[in-house]
Amino acid sequence: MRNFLPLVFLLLSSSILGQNVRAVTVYGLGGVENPTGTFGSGIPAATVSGSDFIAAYNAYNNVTLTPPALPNPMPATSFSIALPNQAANMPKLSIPHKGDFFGFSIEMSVVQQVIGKNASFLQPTFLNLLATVADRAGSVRVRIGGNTQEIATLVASLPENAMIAKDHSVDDNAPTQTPTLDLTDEFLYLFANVSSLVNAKWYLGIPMNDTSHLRLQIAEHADAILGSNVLGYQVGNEPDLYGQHGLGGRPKTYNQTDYFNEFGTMVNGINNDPQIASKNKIVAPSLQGTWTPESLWDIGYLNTYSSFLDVISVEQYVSFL
Ligand SMILES: *[C@@H]1O[C@H](CO)[C@@H](O)[C@H](O)[C@H]1NC(C)=O
Ligand SMILES: *[C@@H]1O[C@H](CO)[C@@H](O)[C@H](O)[C@H]1NC(C)=O
Ligand SMILES: *[C@@H]1O[C@H](CO)[C@@H](O)[C@H](O)[C@H]1NC(C)=O
Ligand SMILES: *[C@@H]1O[C@H](CO)[C@@H](O)[C@H](O)[C@H]1NC(C)=O
Ligand SMILES: CC(=O)N[C@H]1CO[C@H](CO)[C@@H](O)[C@@H]1O
Repeated sequence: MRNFLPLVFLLLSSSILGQNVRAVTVYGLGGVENPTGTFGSGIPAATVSGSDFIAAYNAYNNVTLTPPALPNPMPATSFSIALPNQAANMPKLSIPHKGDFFGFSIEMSVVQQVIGKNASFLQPTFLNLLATVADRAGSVRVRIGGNTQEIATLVASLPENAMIAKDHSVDDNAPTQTPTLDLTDEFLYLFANVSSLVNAKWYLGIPMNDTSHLRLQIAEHADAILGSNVLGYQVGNEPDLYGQHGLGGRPKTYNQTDYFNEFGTMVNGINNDPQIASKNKIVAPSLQGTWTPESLWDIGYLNTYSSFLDVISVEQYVSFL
């Protein structure tokens, strides 16, 4: 089929770039000529060419396709399936999950390319995708975070009314020389506006690059702007790489105990912050495989912080090798 596509395109172009010749032959599999026809007079042939022509053709096309006949006999629309006895045969079956269990994760720095340039300029393609999932699953969950959440900074405003700016002037000890990410409240209104159109709920990453100067502004403002549309705050990202990456100037020897203590500082900070209403919406520890979750459980992480943790997170990357 691929062989025939350029042929179709050339034919369309040459017929249009020439004069008002508007006959079209569409080649199908094996060179079969599908109906050769002529466009009606609705197309302003002299003013369109190439790919514009295809767009114009589609826009003006008023052909109504006749649906094929339904199969006979019709397939059954109700039937029973015998499920195995869970307890007896599937001992490791998980607890029941809601329809919106699966969601999307979007790196904080590329939100504009995926979700929208700002709160009034949403990307319709992604909005449609969210709506498609939400229609079926009831709602759709999106996590905004990643390495860039660690260096994200909420600022009052940015030049040219921008929503996001990458600030290369700050030495933030981030891995892979990622520039500091400056965000305005518009970034949070973007999610609020999406949620006003489709039933989307958000997990937002907040930084843990520096526990001697807690930076909780994203959570403070998100609580006010997004309210219950924020499902949780992901405190820190991949702490098991903090030592290796030297994030926030941490030493190579950074271990589970160091993280346990720093996480406690974050939890206390959130707990003592009057601008954060939801104290127990924390998502952590977001390990990526360098430490096992059990190595944190063993030092009392879950017992100590369970009343603040809403979601226990791990990050798993698919290996294509
Ligand atoms: C479809 O478009 C052609 C060209 O503009 C026009 O002649 C024809 O009447 C239209 N048919 C219908 C069903 O609208
Ligand atoms: C949003 O982005 C659009 C497209 O760049 C721009 O025209 C508009 O001014 C922006 N709105 C705000 C409030 O920044
Ligand atoms: C944490 O990130 C902020 C924003 O990029 C930066 O200003 C700060 O210096 C960083 N803290 C440390 C300890 O690296
Ligand atoms: C982390 O390192 C410190 C200092 O060497 C040590 O006391 C602590 O036991 C270590 N923690 C773990 C979980 O290995
Ligand atoms: C429903 C909603 O949250 N609307 C917000 C959309 O974003 C603008 C800011 O650009 C806010 O002013 C609206 O409140």
